[in-house]
Amino acid sequence: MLKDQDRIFTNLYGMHDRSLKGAMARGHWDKTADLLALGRDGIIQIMKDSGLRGRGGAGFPTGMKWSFMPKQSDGRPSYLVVNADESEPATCKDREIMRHDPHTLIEGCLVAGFAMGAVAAYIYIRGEYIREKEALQAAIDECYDAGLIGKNACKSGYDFDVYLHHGAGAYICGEETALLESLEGKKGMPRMKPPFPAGSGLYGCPTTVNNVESIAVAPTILRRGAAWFASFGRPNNAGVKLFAMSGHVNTPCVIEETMSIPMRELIEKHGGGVRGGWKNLKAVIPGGASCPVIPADKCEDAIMDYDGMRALQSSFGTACMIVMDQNTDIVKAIWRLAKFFKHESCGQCTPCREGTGWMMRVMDRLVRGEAEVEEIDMLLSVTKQVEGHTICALGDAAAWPIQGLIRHYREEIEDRIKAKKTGRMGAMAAE
Ligand code: L3W
Ligand code: SF4
Repeated sequence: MLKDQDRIFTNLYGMHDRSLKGAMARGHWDKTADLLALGRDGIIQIMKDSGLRGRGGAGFPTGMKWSFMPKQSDGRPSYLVVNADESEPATCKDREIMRHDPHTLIEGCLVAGFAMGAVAAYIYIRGEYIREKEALQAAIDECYDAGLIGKNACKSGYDFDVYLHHGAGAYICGEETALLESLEGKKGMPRMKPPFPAGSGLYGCPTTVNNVESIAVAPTILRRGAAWFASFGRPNNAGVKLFAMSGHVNTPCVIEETMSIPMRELIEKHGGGVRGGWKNLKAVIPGGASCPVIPADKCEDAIMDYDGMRALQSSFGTACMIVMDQNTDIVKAIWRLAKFFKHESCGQCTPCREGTGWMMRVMDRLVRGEAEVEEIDMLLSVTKQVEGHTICALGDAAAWPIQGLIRHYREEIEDRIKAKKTGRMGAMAAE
């Protein structure tokens, strides 16, 4: 279990003094100019050595991403964009940072922006995050007043602005290129990649888009060193991380822990255990709605990191788990996600626009037990036609939960169809 002195987001744990004074008392903004004095290459090397991987879901190495930004300006400004559009179902970890520890994010923007030669950071915050927006804006204002950002930030000679942009509630704007479109004042529709944002991002300029947590941990990594951060977790899965638990646990929470912690330990130590005890567990969705469900027998030894989740044909995602006990109607739970993705598809590419509708309509019938057993394979084949054939990852995100359902709970779907045919099905899934 992570020791208190190794936590980065100490203010999450009941202290709640999010002012600049409180942040400084916890060691943030301490000689930040010395961190900038490490130089662009020095900072990027430390980030690479730390093993930090993007905390938004894809796990792309953060230091490597920063290194893609041009070293020499061709006349275009460079930008840092922080993805604070946290909209993945069950994911609420960045909200905690912005609500209770906003200065970690702003200081992170300064060091990350400096490392990539950016003139400004744009923080794109989810439309529903009103309190978080207020907390962040108050912290940004404090930083300008104290000379920590703006002209000659922290007396380093470097000029750096931070802007907060409030989204309007579209899930797709959490996809990095849709976010950039939205920030430019257009409809939030994903762009084709390549070009990646580092080559052509905001207003066609070099841009790095990073998750809130990835940026907020950077100053502490620079202060304590790459080796400190890399000492947690296992190779390829380094560091400390915010995890969340919701659903059928006794105490839903957001908690900072070491990477590679066993899932059971996480749930029992921090989530107060599964409602009704571990034996009552049915399944876990490990890191956001797009991650395929993991059945209880595989959760016992599951390791919460990128490789651990991949080994179970799922993904680590945002590490915000949905825990489901034996009472859960798993077909209905995945049907609800299918409805969500259908609703959130931006509609610009055919496999996603049509495929999410197809998947939802078949799931509609499966949940009522009205489909034929052969349709299970037909549904699986639709998911394969969507997966990997779309402009952005929303198509994959819609396909994967259904694939997980069929992989692990085919029998339960078939029983439901049989029950309906024989008139044994109750009101449970009829609505
Ligand atoms: C330059 C290359 N840059 C990749 C960059 C790319 C991006 C990052 C990762 O999806 C996933 C999705 C959700 N040159 C590059 C390059 N990059 N190759 O690296 O890229 P990618 O395409 O692997 O992923 P993505 O499009 O960022 C994110 C999953 O996360 N997810 C989402 C959770 C949602 C939230 C939220 O609400 N906050 O996090 C959960 O699992 O399904 O698969 O920056 O530009 N050659
Ligand atoms: Fe839009 Fe879906 Fe295509 Fe993404 S995959 S661009 S959400 S239609």
